[in-house]
Amino acid sequence: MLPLLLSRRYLYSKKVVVDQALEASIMPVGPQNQKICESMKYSLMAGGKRVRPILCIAACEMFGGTDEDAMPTAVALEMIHSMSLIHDDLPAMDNDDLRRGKPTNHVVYGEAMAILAGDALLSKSFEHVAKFTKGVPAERVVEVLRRLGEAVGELGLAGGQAMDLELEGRDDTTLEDLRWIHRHKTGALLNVAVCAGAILGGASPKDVAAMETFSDAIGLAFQVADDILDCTQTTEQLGKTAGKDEAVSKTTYVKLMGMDGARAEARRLVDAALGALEPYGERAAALRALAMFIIEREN
Ligand code: GRG
Repeated sequence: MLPLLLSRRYLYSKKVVVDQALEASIMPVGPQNQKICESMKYSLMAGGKRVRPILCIAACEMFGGTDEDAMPTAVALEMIHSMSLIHDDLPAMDNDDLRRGKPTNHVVYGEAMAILAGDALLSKSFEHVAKFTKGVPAERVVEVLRRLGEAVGELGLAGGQAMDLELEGRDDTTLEDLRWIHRHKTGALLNVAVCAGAILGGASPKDVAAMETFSDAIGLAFQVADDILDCTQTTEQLGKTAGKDEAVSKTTYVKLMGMDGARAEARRLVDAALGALEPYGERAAALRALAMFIIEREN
């Protein structure tokens, strides 16, 4: 119990420093770029849990790095995550008016500005890593940039989202399709968060492979937990029948496996993630706490 409590305190303390770094990461030069900076910051500072930056810092520290070594990449990860949420909410994608209980970026700033704010966040994320990572060997930074690029492109967020759009409305989506979508749409950024942190901290290729196993499992667990939350929360909010109807209108783990099956899948994935951390003992306490948080979270 005590290590878990200490780990939770660790996670909270990291969220505070990440929030400070994010706040300082975007500054307008004057009235000329005031509006786009405001739009970028609106989404960046809108109350995210900061799971990806904290994973990156925890993995870096686990392999002997410091949070200063990881912070530019941690900030970049949240910029990329924010960009993906802004674009995901656009009328051409999910057409959502609310995100984290607040009006979405395009509702507040208009569609054109929201697209530009997303583009600028994506571009700035790479600039931020290259400009502010200090005291880490250059080849590690280049490898981090390569992995970030892959995680955003056709083998990452964009590829996962594209397949999701292609399969929309079809009722023959398989578990394998669903896993492909989530491994890319959600898992790719969680994967690079952990592996980039490990690389910056000086992990060996064998350690990075263990972190790949860990992050692949938590990436899928994250989405299974999301589907379970969506189903239980809609059910609670809208009444049992309406909630269930809404939850089954898109293909989810709950739809393909049933609620009990999805819960068992989340447990199995977290066990796989924890198994990959076993050789690291107490050094992995923060990553272990994050894995538990991912399936136990309430939003
Ligand atoms: C423009 C290159 C480019 C890519 C964008 C729109 C898109 C392509 C991809 C969609 C990616 C997406 C929205 C995936 C869902 C990820 C997810 C599970 C979000 C929720 O993450 P949390 O729970 O959110 O960490 P908070 O609110 O805590 O930040």
